[in-house]
This record gives sequence, structure tokens and C-alpha cells, in this order.
Amino acid sequence: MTTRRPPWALAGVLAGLAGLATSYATAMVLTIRESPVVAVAEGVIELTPGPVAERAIALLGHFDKPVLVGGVLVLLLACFAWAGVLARRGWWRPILVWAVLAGIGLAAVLAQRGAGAVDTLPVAVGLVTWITLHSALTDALHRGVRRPELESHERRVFLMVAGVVAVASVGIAVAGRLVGAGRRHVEVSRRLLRIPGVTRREAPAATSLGLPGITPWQTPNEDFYRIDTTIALPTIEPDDWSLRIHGLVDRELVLSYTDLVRRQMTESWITLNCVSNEVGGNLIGNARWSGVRIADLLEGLGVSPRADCVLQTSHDGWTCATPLEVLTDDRDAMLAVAMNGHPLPIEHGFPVRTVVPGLYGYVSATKWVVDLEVSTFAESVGYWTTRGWSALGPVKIASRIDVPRSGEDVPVGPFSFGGVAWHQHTGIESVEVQVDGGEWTRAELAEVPSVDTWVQWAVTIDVPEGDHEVRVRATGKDGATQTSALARPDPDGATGWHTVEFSAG
Ligand SMILES: Nc1nc2c(c(=O)[nH]1)N[C@H]1C(S)=C(S)[C@@H](COP(=O)(O)O)O[C@H]1N2
Ligand SMILES: [Mo]
Repeated sequence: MTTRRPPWALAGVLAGLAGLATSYATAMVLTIRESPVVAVAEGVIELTPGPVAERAIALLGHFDKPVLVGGVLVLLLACFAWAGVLARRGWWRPILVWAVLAGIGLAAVLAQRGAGAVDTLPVAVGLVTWITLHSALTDALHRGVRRPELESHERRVFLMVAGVVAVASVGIAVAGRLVGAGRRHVEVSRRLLRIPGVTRREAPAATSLGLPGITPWQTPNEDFYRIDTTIALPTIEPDDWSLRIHGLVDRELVLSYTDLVRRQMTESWITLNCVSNEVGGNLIGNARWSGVRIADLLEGLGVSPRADCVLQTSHDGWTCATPLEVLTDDRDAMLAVAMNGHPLPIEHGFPVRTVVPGLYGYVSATKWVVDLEVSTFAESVGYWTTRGWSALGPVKIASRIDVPRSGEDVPVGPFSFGGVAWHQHTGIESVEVQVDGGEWTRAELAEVPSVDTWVQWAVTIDVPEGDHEVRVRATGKDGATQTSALARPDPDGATGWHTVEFSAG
């Protein structure tokens, strides 16, 4: 019997490639723009001094990116082989290599614009694959080393496992790519979509006070906050979408996307906010929504007088119960198909979502909505309401200071404070500001097209040298002033006056 050297390096390379495959497939399925390897390559570009990068681009032309990704892959292969060889001298040594490589991947992924928790998942999946597969492969090799009489048997086991790992890795990568391509296809459909009756309109000039630092009145789609419980975004072709309206009605209605957009289109500016927003927080945005009023859809279906809510269900199984009243009164509660003149972004509910002025999102703003069941609150409980949040979620009046930022240094003398205030579907009557517990000064308000949006406020107050504290409070068009009593977001929305500390010098 000849003693051959166990293929330690091969075990490392195989486990390494398998980890890259699962991590790539995860990224594709989650429709994350790029795999961690590409993120690392981009990180390298980011860290490369300008002149060097320019010379490389001049030298390599359009191939700079593939060459860079290729370079990262070659380096990775070397590390995989090294991890494999290290396994000979102790099981924990290769784990250090896997952990460091995953750490670099994680740093690169998190450095990307708009990265969130989900983007770290491909790295985690890759790391788990590396560690588990590598230990499975090296176990066989170790047994062969310990028991030379079993060496050739263990080698066959190793080769079998190695073969399965190689084939499975290719399969997983290809499957991930195909699923991801399907998802990306929806993005193409979305871009090509032209919806009749959807207009693109600039925010009216009077909505802005022109004070630098105040949040823009209209929130661009890319900057709009995002809250949902999904990991993989639902991707629905408009042709595959339909909505069923049923429950306590005389006549059921099933609408296709074309049926929906053929109806009378309504467009309105509506501010949407999350019940989880803390005092001073930014889980709020204002957009021009285009869609079909839900009141128009329900009319003629013969809604039972017994009904008091509509249970909404999304494609991904999320639910909320919305009071029937707010869906049928004169406000523009709608099935929205466009946001700021563009088809809804996928992450904001493409192709159709609900928007209801005056309610927090968790009880009203169903993204990827596919089912509306007219029902009663006694029978229907939404996702967050079963988790301790209040069944009814009217937005509470609130105001926020955007200028100055917390801890900012401002010049002594007259200083212009500014921010936003909101009480959707009631409207803001006035906003007052108080410095260091002194008298309340009334702020100037911008103009707004309706009571359903937030409003910018600004006021100029003299500030002496030293440390200061500024507070804001709003009064609604119903005459009620915002309470100073602090309340946490759960169960039905935070209260309290936003306070910012700053110094003048
Ligand atoms: N399908 C679905 N729709 C949903 C949610 C969700 O988790 N899943 N979250 C809701 C919550 S809590 C809020 S605040 C709004 C946020 O909408 P946005 O992500 O477009 O800002 O969506 C609502 N609609
Ligand atoms: Mo929310």
C-alpha cells in the first residue's frame, strides 16, 4: 500500500468554492444587487488611490471590473488552499481563516450605500457552509491518517463527498441565478410600465421655506423609509397580480392590474409614517401617490352594515385590519400604483399597495396587497395587533426639529430654527418653539396642498453665547396642542416634545 499525501488543500478549495456558491445564491435569491465577492472588489476600488485606479482603468479598459473580481477570486483560492493545509494541524486553525475572510466580506458589504441587516445574510450563509463542509471533508482525511489500513476507503469517501459538494455548489449557484433573474425581470417590467393617468408633478413651491437643513417636503423614492417583515422582496409581475375583494359584501370583486388602472385615477400628496417612530425620528416620508380610491371600489358591492373593518392581506402573508370608516369617507384612501410619478418601487409595494391618510402604516399601508376582506374587528386581527400593538392606529400629532442638529455649534445672535410637523387628515394650525424653557415663539409655516401632509416650519430667535436647549410643539387644526407627556412608540405611537441641545459661540 502506497501512502499518498492527503489532499488537504483540495478540501479547503472545495469547501471555499461551495461557500462562495451558497453565498452567491443567497444574494441572488434575496435580490441583493451583488454577491459579497463583488462587494469586496468594489471595496478595493474604493480604497485604491485615484491615480492608481485611473492608470489601471486606462490599462485594462472596460475589463477593469472583471479583472479585479478575478483577482479577488484568485486570492481567495489561495486562502482556501491555505485553510485546507492548516486543517492538518488542528480543526480550529482553518476556522480562523474562514472567519477573517467572512469579516472582510462583511465589512465590504456593510460599506455599500444603503446596506442593511439583510445584506449580511449571504456572508453568514457562506461562512456556515465553509465551516461545516470543510470539517466534513477533513474528518474523512483525518480518519485516513489515523488508520492507515482504512486510508484508501477514506479516500474514496472523501472523493465522493467532494464530488457531491462540487456538483451541489454549481447547482445552487445556477438555481440562485435563475431565481434572481426572475426577480430582476420584474424590475424591468416596472421600468417599462406607463400607467395612464399618472402624472409627474413637482412639489408646489410654497411647500418649501427654503431653509437649508429642513427635510425636503417631498421625499424622493430612494430616500423614503422602508418597514416590512419580508426577507426576500415579493416580486410580482403586474400581469400576475390580482386583488380579491370579498367577505361581508353582496358581490365579490376580483380585479386584474389592467382592470384597476382603467378606473378613475386619483393623485394626492400624503405623508406616511410608522408607529415605531420615536420622538424626533425619521420613519416618515411624504410622496405624491397615484391610485384608485378604495371607497369607489367598495361602492356598489353591497357592504354589510355589520362590517366595521377591512382585513388586508399582502402577497407575503402580512395582514392588517383597517377601519371601514376611513376607507369609505371623503379622504383619499387608495390602492396606489405610483409614487412620485413612477410605478411603485418594488420595496414600496409594487405593483399595488394601500395608502390611507391619517393612519400609521401598520394598520393601513399594505404593500403588495392582494386581498381585501370586508369584516369586523371582532373577527379579524392584523399582524402587529396580535403582537401587542393597538388595533386602531390614527396618527398622533407630532413635530420635529431639523435645524440645528443635536450637538451642533451655531453662531451667537439671530438663528433660524426649522423642521416639520404633522397631523395627517387633521392638519397643523401652528407650531411654537421654546429656547431654554423661555417663552414659546410662534413659527412661520409653509403652505401645504391638504391636511394630509406634513408642513415645514421655521422661526428666527436670538441666541446668546453658551449651551442651549430648544423644544418644539404643534397645535392641530382641531385646536389640540401636542402633549409634553412622554410615551413610547408601543402600543399606539410615541408622544412628547422633540428637544435638541446645541451651543452658540
Ligand atoms: N406587506 C407588508 N406591508 C406593510 C408592512 C409589512 O411588513 N408588510 N409594514 C407596514 C408598516 S409597519 C409601515 S410603517 C409601512 C411602511 O411603508 P414603506 O416601507 O413604503 O415606507 O408599510 C406597511 N405595510
Ligand atoms: Mo410601521
